[in-house]
Amino acid sequence: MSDRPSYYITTPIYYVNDVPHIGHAYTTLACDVIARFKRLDGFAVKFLSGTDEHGQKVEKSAHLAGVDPQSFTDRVSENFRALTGIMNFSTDDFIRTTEPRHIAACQALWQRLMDNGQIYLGSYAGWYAVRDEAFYGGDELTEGPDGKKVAPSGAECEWVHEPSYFFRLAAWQDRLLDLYERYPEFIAPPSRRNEVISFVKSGLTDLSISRTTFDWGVPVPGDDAHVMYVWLDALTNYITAVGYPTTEPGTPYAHHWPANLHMVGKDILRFHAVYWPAFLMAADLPPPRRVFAHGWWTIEGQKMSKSLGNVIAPQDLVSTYGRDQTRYFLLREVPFGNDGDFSQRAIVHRINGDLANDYGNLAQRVLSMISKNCEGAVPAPGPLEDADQRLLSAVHHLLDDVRGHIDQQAFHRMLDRIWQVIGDANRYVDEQAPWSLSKTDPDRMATVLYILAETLRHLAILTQPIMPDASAQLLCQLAVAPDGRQFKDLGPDNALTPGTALPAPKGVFPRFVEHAAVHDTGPRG
Ligand code: ME8
Repeated sequence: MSDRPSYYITTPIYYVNDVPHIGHAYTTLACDVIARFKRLDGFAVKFLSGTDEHGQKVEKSAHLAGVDPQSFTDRVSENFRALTGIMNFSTDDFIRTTEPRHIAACQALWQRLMDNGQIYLGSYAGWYAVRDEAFYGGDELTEGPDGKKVAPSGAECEWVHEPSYFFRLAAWQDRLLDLYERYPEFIAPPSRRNEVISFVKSGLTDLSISRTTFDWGVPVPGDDAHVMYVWLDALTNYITAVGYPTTEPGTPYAHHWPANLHMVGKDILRFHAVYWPAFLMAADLPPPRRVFAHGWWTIEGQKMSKSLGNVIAPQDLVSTYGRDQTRYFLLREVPFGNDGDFSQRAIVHRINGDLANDYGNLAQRVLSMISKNCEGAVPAPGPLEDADQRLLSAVHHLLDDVRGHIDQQAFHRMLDRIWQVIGDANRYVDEQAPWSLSKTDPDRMATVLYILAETLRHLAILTQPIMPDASAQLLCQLAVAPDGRQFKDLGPDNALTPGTALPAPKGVFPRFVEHAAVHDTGPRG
């Protein structure tokens, strides 16, 4: 086991009835950026994603596709695994809930809850929405145009009456409120935390945690007539992946649990911030440290849906705009936590503005001036002036600020902060005008270009989590060795060595030219 501190981060496990779209890519991307950041910052990271394969919803989709649920999930799960390559995700483990390791973990957790007196047998009569795999109280429902009952999420509900095991959720109300109180960072952002607190304060009822009317699920230990409720099964994935029920010192569980962060969409916060910590505490296991619920993407102002035909596949964005560009846009455009709207105009604006004009142009100007005027090698700096010290100091302080923003999952702030320094550096180029210095004062020009090259080195190291490919290209162009790209290499101790030969510069952020778009129909119209 590594002696570095652990950082364990998870995505939701996605239902395999859907094809992956930008909503799914967004959640995993946010986790990927944090995972990459924490690895560069010296942590032993475990980054988990996967697929949620049991339950009535997946079983129905398999029947519609005319195949048995296992073959269906084997096939469709691969679409989610493929996202890893498409989006350049650095996932360490991809869990499928149909794996034997997971079934064993679910049954062990169930047994523990049973032994602790947290489960009893009863019968459930109430409303169930298969789309959400969730139970609803009658007072939460409205009537649809066809007279059917509809949940607040828009999902159609059906009346269910069957024998069921229950989890004693109501008994956990006070201890949940105490958890939220003692660990104010447990639920983020704060507006969502308040929603959860009012929900729990309004009173919890015991939760039905087994079903008998279908069998695509984990069998309840000792009672084959029941399969576990898919959310109990699904949430357990987070401990399966660290080896539960093996929990002794020295095991992956002991190293990584409790997870540092469960990243989820706002639609599934209740399951993660209410049910999951209650299950864990009831099994004498510690709850995760934090659950962050991010917002929802719409497309050109509309909800993404198959019937509207506006579902955006990550593959299409990547092939149209580029992988790093897509990654940058998704995390820059919308304050993380808020809802956001995808529009072609907005992504093109970001690519041509922030990436091509600001970051790309800075890199291109500096690297090509060094190539032309310094014989293609890192120039040797002379005495530093105030302006040089100011820029260097801003650059040396970036990591602390950026780390603070990442720890709050404030990607937009992190990028804003980095772009402030890019702006400072571009202004410094304009003020110092190294192109004139090449004739009047070559020594001063060498100093200015050196400061700029060091600035670029810092920027490229810090943008690796967001834009791994482009940052690596920039670091290669600065001849920074792959083992010199960690955050410990930031600062003056590992500064560029004058005289190091640099490869020929090459632009890394091309402008997006409209006719290059491969999709001129479809979602963006
Ligand atoms: O809920 N905008 O799986 P799921 C942003 N299996 N994010 C979106 C989105 C959108 N328009 N659409 C989906 C499940 N998402 C359960 C989870 S975890 C133990 C079990 C993202 O396939 C967002 O993260 O319906 C949301 O929470 C998740 O996909 C839902 O994925």
